[in-house]
Amino acid sequence: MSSLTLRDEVAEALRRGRPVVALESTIISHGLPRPRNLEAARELEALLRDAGVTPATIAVLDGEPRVGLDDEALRRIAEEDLAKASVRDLPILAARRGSAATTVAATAYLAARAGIRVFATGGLGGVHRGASESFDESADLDVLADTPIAVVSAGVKSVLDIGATLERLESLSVPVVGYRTDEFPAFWLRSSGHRLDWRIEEAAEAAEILRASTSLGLRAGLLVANPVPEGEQWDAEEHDRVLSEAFAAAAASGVRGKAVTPFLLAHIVDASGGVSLEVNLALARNNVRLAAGIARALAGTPPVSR
Ligand code: PSU
Ligand code: MN
Repeated sequence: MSSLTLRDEVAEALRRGRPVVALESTIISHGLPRPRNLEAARELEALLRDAGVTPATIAVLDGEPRVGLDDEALRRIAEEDLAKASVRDLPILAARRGSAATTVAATAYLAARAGIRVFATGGLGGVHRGASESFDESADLDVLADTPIAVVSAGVKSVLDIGATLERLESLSVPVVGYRTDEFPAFWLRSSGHRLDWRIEEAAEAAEILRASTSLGLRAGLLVANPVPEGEQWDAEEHDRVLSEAFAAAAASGVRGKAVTPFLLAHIVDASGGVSLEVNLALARNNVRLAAGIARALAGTPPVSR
């Protein structure tokens, strides 16, 4: 009932030691508007295939945690009104044969169980602003502390408290490296003003860190912070204006708990006239390309030139 179901091509690639990259489904079901979400889901998979990497989009369908989705399943994620599942929801969904899109936390957990070492997403969840009152901190952070997988992310969304998120990652002993940057990126923007201790220049270095982590007997993952490409980032003033609007709308609507992130994202897409969406897609593609390079390096196949 609740065992992992690997798509054939994913199982085959893992058996042969070929590169595989996991992709999350919450970004499809709750993070991007229809119909661009289905297009994006297909496009990100195609990018991986072009790089010689097997994609494994992850979700729970009819109680089954699925690692690698066929087009019919991708369509369900994009078109049905699915729940958003973190790790704690997995046993309940399995027992009740429910369906849900998986967050970074649940995706990383299932991917690692399947033997996948690299995962590309848009932005990691983190500590929400006002968390000292609300205690709202994404389980993404906690799961990364105990899940040996590299997560490639454009930092965390600037709707979060970025400084507090970095502090929590430190407390949880999750290593963070900037890819060709000294600064932690702020999702739609390249810069957050928060410096990082470590920087890498090549995908292969992330693969080396993962190997070293295993040799050291560490259980934590690795956060690879990959800024949105120059020229594709959002205008900083517009970004600040739209975000304060989104916060006001969230406060007025009284939205709470796991509905907060999807609410803010949807509001921001609307209020930006779709500009934030294009930036979101650009950074997701960029993360997928880097993840492909890391997975190839881990598998001993040379990274594709970027
Ligand atoms: N990044 C995006 N879009 C998203 C998310 C992240 O660009 O939709 C999702 C991820 O699935 C992440 C989740 O795991 O938001 C975090 O939600 P919460 O804050 O409720 O843990
Ligand atoms: Mn939360």
